[in-house]
Amino acid sequence: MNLYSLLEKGFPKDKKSCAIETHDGLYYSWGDLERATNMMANLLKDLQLPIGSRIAVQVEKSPEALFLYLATLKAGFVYLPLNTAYQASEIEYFIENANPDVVVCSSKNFSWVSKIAFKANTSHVFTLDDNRKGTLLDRSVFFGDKFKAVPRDDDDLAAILYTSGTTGRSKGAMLTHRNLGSNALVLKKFWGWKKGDVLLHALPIFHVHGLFVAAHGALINGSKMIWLPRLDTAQLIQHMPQSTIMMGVPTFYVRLLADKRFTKEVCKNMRLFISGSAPLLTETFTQFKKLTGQVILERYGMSETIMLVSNPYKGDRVGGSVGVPLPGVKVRVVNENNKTCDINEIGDIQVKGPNIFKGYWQMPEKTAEEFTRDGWFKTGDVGRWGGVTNSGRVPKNYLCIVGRSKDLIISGGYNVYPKEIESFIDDMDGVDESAVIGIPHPDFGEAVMAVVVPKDGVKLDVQKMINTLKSQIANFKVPKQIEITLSLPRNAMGKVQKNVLRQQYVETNSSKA
Ligand code: MCA
Ligand code: AMP
Repeated sequence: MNLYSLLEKGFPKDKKSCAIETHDGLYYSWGDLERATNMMANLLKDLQLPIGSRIAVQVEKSPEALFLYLATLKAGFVYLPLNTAYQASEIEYFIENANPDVVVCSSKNFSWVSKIAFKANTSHVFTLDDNRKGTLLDRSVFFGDKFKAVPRDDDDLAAILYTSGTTGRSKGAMLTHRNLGSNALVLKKFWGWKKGDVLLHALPIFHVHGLFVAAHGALINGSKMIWLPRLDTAQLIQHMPQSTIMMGVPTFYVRLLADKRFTKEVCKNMRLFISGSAPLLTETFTQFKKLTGQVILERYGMSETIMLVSNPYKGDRVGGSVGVPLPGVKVRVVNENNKTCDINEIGDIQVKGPNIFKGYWQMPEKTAEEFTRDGWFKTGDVGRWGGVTNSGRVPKNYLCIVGRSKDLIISGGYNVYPKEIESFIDDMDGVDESAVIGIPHPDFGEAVMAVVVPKDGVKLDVQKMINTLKSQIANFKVPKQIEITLSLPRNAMGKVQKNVLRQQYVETNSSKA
C-alpha cells in the first residue's frame, strides 16, 4: 500500500481542524494540508517522470516542505531529503549518486545547486523557501487540488536516506513503503498515541527522527503539530503547555534543564518525552525526573532500520537502557563467533524485521557485507541485555547500548564519520596525517576533535584549517578542536590507537578546565 494512504487513514474527519500551527502564528488545517499536497502531487505527475524517480530536497524546515514529502509519496516517487548544512561537494556526491529527476533547493542556493543538478542530468530544479515562496509553489498553484494516491507495492521505495560511510563515501539507505508503514503503525500503538495529542516538533525533517518518527506519528494519529523551525529553548517552553508529546535528541533535554524558565508547571500538560539518536546520559534522565516528575522514554533506531527498540510507554522506563524490542522486531546480541551472548555479556547488536531497509542504493556488495548469512542486519552498535547502569539494575529483557564497533561520532544527534573528516584534513597542504576522534561535550554529547601531524618543518595554522573545512563540509562535522602533534600513537599492527588519543585529550581538556 502507498504509505501516504496508510498515513491518511489517521487524518481526522474534521478537515477544518488544525494540522499544523507554526511558531509565527500560522494555522494549517487538515484540508489545507491535503490541498497543498495534492497540488504538488499534480505538478510532479505533470512532469511525466519515470517510475521510481528520486526527488532530492535540500530546503529549510517549513510546513510546505512537509507537504512536498507527502506529495512525493502520494505521486509514487522516492523522497531524498538532504541536510541543509551540506556543502557543495557533499551535495554533488548525493546528486551524482542518486541521479534524481527533480531537485528542490532554497532560492539562496539555486545558482550552485542547479549547476550541480543540471551537470548530473537532473531535468527539473525548483526552489522552496521557508516563507511560502519559491518556484515550486508558483508552479503548483496552477494545478488542481484533488489527487488519488498512486498505488505502490509494499516493497517499492518510498525514500532514500544517505548515511555516511565508515569507509569510502556515503551510502543511500533504501526504505520501502512497508518499512516506513509498519514502523509507523507499531509506534502509534507502542507509545500510546491518543486522540487530543499535540506534538511539539522542533527537530529537522531531513532525517529519520524528525520525519519518520515524529511527523509520521502525528500524521497517522491525526494529531496537531506545533511546528518550530529548530531547537530554540525559549520557544519550546512557550509552546509546551499546549502540547502533550515531544521528541528530541539528548541535547534538547540538556538545554531545557539548563534553562531556569523550564519548570514542572511548564510540562503539566505533557504526557510523553521521547529521546533518541544518541545516548541519553543517566544524569540527564535523573535530573529531568527530579525537576519535572516525568520519566523520559529512550528509544533506539537507525536510518537503515527506523525504530528498533524502545522503553515502554506503560511499564518501567530504565535510565541507561534503550528498552525492549518493538513488536515485530527481532534483536540479538552476538559474540565474535556469531553465538548468542548471555545476559550481561557484551556483543554486537543484530536485527531483523519488516522495518529493515531494502539495501544501499546501487551498492549490492556493501549491502551484502552488512547482513549475516542468515539475514540479520549488523547495526555496528555494541550492547548487552540487562546488567547494571548508574541508575540501577536493568531487567534482562532490556537492551543497553555500550558502544559502537563502527568508527562513528554522534554529535548533537548527527553522525560524523572520522574517516571522511580525516580525508579532508589529509588533503591540506602541510599535513602529514590526522586522526579524528569524539570527545565528551556537555551540549552535543560528543564533539569532533582532530589530532594532526604536520609535514616536517611545517607550522600549521589551526584557524585557517577550520575555515577551510567550513567551506568544504557541513558545519556540524567541522572539528570543535584541532591539536597539532608530532606523531600519532600506534599499535603493533601500525593502526592508530584512537582510544589512547581519546583518553589523552579527555585528560588534557579536563586539566585545562
Ligand atoms: C549545530 N552545530 C553543531 C551541531 N548542530 N555542532 C556539532 N554537532 C551538532 N549536532 C554547530 C554549528 O556548526 C554552529 O557552529 C553552531 O553549532 C550553531 O549552529 P546552530 O544550527 O545554531 O545549532 P543549534 O540550532 O543549536 O543545533 C543543535 C541541535 C541540532 C539542536 C542539536 O544539531 C539538531 O537539531 N540536531 C538533531 C539532529 C537529528 O535530528 N538527528 C537525528 C538523525 P559554528 O557557529 O561554528 O558555525 S536520525 C537518527 O539518528 C536515528 C535514526 C535515530 O535514532 O533517530
Ligand atoms: P543514523 O545512522 O543517523 O541513523 O544513526 C544511527 C545510530 O545512532 C545508531 O546506530 C546508534 O549508534 C545511534 N543511536 C540511535 N539512538 C540511540 C540511543 N538511544 N542510544 C545510543 N545510540 C543511539
